[in-house]
Amino acid sequence: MTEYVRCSEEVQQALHEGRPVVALETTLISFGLPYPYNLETAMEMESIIRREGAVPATVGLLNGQIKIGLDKTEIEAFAGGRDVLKTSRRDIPYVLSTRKMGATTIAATMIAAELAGIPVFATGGLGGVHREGEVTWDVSTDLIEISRTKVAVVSAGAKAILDLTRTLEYLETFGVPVIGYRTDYFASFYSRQSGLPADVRLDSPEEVAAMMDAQWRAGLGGGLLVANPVPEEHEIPYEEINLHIEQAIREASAEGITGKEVTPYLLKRINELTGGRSLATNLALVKNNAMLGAQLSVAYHKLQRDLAEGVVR
Ligand code: PSU
Ligand code: MN
Repeated sequence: MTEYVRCSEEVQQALHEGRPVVALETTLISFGLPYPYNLETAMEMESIIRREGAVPATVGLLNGQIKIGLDKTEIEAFAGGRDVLKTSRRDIPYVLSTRKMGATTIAATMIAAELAGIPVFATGGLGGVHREGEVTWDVSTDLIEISRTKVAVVSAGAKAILDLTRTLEYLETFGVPVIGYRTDYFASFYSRQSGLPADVRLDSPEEVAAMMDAQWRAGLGGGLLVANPVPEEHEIPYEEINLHIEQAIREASAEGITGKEVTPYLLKRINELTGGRSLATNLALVKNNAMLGAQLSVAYHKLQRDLAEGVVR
């Protein structure tokens, strides 16, 4: 690793000893959830991961470095959100060279995870092709990153604010496996269903770990999307949330919101329009993903150990 990338002692040691680690992002904390829920949730995701037997590695840019494994004080600074820049792939060089604080998106967190050799990353919902993306060309760089970076991303599918049909087409074109976890369908963030089929269905962390191993040891590289539906008791039916999404999108376009501001604007506005209900769903799904991410990381490490010891082949 270079002077621009640094792991915390704990993460470094876990990686060195071959223990399971799960990467976490900071855009979710700084731009996806309001204070203080963002801080509480960030800390809770870390404890869920520890409880499941893995080490959490929250990623952010600080003091001219990509730090993998933020401590509590650093996470608090990201949750406070002051002077923090939303940092995706193209923003990394600027944020590093100016030594500003950068909250990593899914794309940027994948880059960090791959650099450190962390195979699993748990988050909320993948970015994708925005509605009317065929006109605006607003397509999240998350899609490009997941096609080329060697990390399994556990998310609740892609955000329902997107054009999910085109998002899935894009993932197919760029060769990204989309795994429905315990479902035949692609999860749509606030809802378990999108009406669209997942590429494949798998029902246990061990099966997903086996697929990661096959993809990477066969030399294919690239990422996998593990679409983990929000727990039933927390879901908002698609028809219901969609009315609010449509209103938020109309308002964003009337206000001239573009580029990287779009996603944070929509998430915030949808939360206002649902009277906080979408926030509760968002909190539930990210914790659910932290849990599966940890289980997956544990299963993948066990498989690697068994392979090394010749227990399986
Ligand atoms: N999922 C959430 N909340 C978020 C995001 C995902 O529950 O805030 C963030 C992720 O960091 C993702 C980003 O990478 O939104 C996508 O932004 P854009 O559409 O501008 O690429
Ligand atoms: Mn965008």
